[in-house]
Amino acid sequence: MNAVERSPEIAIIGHPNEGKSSVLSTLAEDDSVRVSATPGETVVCRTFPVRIDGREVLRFTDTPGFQNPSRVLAELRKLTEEDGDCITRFREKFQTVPELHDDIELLQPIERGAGIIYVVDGSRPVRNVDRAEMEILRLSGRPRMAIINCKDDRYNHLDSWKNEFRKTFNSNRVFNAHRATYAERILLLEALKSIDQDWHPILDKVVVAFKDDWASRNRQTMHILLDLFTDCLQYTVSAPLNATTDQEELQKQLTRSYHKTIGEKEKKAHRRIRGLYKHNIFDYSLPAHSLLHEELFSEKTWSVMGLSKTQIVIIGGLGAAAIGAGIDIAAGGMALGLVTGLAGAAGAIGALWGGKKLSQDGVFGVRIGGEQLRLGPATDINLLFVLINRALLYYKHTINWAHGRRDYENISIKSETENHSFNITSNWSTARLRICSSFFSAVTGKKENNIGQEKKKLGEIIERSLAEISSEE
Ligand SMILES: Nc1nc2c(ncn2[C@@H]2O[C@H](COP(=O)(O)OP(=O)(O)OP(=O)(O)O)[C@@H](O)[C@H]2O)c(=O)[nH]1
Ligand SMILES: [Mg+2]
Repeated sequence: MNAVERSPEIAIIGHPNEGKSSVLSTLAEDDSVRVSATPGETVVCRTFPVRIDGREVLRFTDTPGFQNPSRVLAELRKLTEEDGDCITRFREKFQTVPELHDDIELLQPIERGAGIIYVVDGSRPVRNVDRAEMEILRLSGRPRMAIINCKDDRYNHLDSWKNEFRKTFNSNRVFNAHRATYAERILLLEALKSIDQDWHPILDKVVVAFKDDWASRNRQTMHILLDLFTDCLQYTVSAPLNATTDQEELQKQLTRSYHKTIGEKEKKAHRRIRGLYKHNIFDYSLPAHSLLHEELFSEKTWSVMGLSKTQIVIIGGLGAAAIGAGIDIAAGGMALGLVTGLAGAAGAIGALWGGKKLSQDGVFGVRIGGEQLRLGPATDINLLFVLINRALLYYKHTINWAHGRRDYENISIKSETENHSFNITSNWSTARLRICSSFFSAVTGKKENNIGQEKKKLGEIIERSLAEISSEE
């Protein structure tokens, strides 16, 4: 690639320890960027290309922090009176001065024409060294914007920073390296367009490429989820029965095995989704109180992530899918996960949990030819809703875990109760519920519906839901 064809370069510049590397890591979705609480972590410039479908669309360059901004500014001012680019002349004049090493290093990308994102920690007041840094960047003449990355929740200096920025930058934004969502990353890229007219067309393309790439990841997520739902709902486990079999014990074993297998299928799907959003190195943690720490088949999971009472009535009215012992969700029966998840009729509760003999018609499991006991395919549509809600909640945490975030403690996290995100389907329309119900009937073989068509319809809802979650700021 020659210089003309190269993707635009944006250098992330600022004072040591303000969060430059963290901002870059979040923007470039790269968790290999070195971030540390000790100032001076970054000592050499490092460029991180952003590739979409193997094509480099943008490059972000991480730089060391300014060490001697006042001295650099004084020298640059003198050099501006001479011919040529003051940054180049500064490097030529001072490249052998050891104490100016970091300052010369950080100016390198500017010298080769990079645009600038200047990062400050907005939770502290503006100082004179900051003014010197901003003036250096102004003298460089490069397109530039400022980012306020508040390292803690104090925003009381925001106005004074913004006033300061208006003097020197074409644009400024608040952007939190630890909490920025996908939507905020796109907004930042959109804002970058305004730093220079010449950059407008190329950054327009970059934003389109980012959006397309995101839509394609969402589509892949949707396919992973459709496969997961189909696989789980159709899953069966069986064991041979003979005259000496302790049926109750066997049922318990089958149930454990069923729960374990479905749980593993879900974990595997979630891990694949995590990979799509490029959390490759650091295993991000779910919030301590996340409902996703609950077992898939726990009573709590089913009561908060299954169908609401109103939805049970609606789905019942549609007459298409079995809700099994859904009523028991309200009663909070112990048998919830097992019976509602695996069996169809309320009769199964007595048969299984009352310690009585398994009923002959096999509502919990099915006697096959009198020789086998079988669990599955699922007979309760709640299993589908629990899987959907857990997947959407997992997705929400995944996309909102900024790549620049490394410290896993003391982070305030938006509660799952916000936007009711632990049960996203609770707001779904009857039309959506009808699609879920038809999908359920088709994959579990209760109706002769065309599975391909039902999958397509459910896929559309899931994809729309993922896009809705992505657009939340
Ligand atoms: N809470 C919080 N901490 C942050 C945020 N951004 C950065 N930090 C922390 O601040 C410290 C410095 O972050 P870096 O990204 O390494 O800062 P830098 O500007 O690249 O630092 P140098 O390379 O040393 O100049 C790290 O401990 C980060 O985790 C933020 O938005 N919120
Ligand atoms: Mg750094």
